[in-house]
Amino acid sequence: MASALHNLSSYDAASVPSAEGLSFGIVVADWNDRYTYAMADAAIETLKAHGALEEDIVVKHVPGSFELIYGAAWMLENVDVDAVIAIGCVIRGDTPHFDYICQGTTQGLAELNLKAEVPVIYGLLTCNTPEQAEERCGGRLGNKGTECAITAIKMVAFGDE
Ligand code: RBF
Repeated sequence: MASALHNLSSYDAASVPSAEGLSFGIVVADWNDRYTYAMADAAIETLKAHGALEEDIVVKHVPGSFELIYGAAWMLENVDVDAVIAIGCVIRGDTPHFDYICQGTTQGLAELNLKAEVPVIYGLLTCNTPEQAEERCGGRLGNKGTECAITAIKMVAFGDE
């Protein structure tokens, strides 16, 4: 699946279980929406390409990546989903805020993933520059939204065999 460039978006479709009959929650941060929306679109397209129905994909928006924790927890609590995908993009600025948001969001999503009965997929881009985000949202390094969708489908099937 991985290439030398770590572009995991090129994958062998036959190695991915079917997403038919599955439902997914996608929580998208509106900060850096140029990137997060591109990831969300790719995630939705990929889920559908593997058999999920549009009406079984629930998308909710939150203001920033830090709110992904609440958004994902809300999704787990209120929507009957087989997996939740959290999508955000943090880009380093002049202050240490970047580190706090990345660390807090990562920690929060990791804790949810441990506690939840369905998988929580980590789709947080943590970039030093907008160019790095661009490369990962449909650019040179693929689209991390696609990879989140594949990961979600695989994790739903985890333990099936
Ligand atoms: N949210 C993001 O998703 N990406 C960012 O790059 C980002 N940068 C921020 C920088 C600063 C200085 C602040 C105050 C907030 C930033 N946020 C960012 C928003 C953050 O995730 C959250 O929405 C707010 O802190 C409100 O809880």
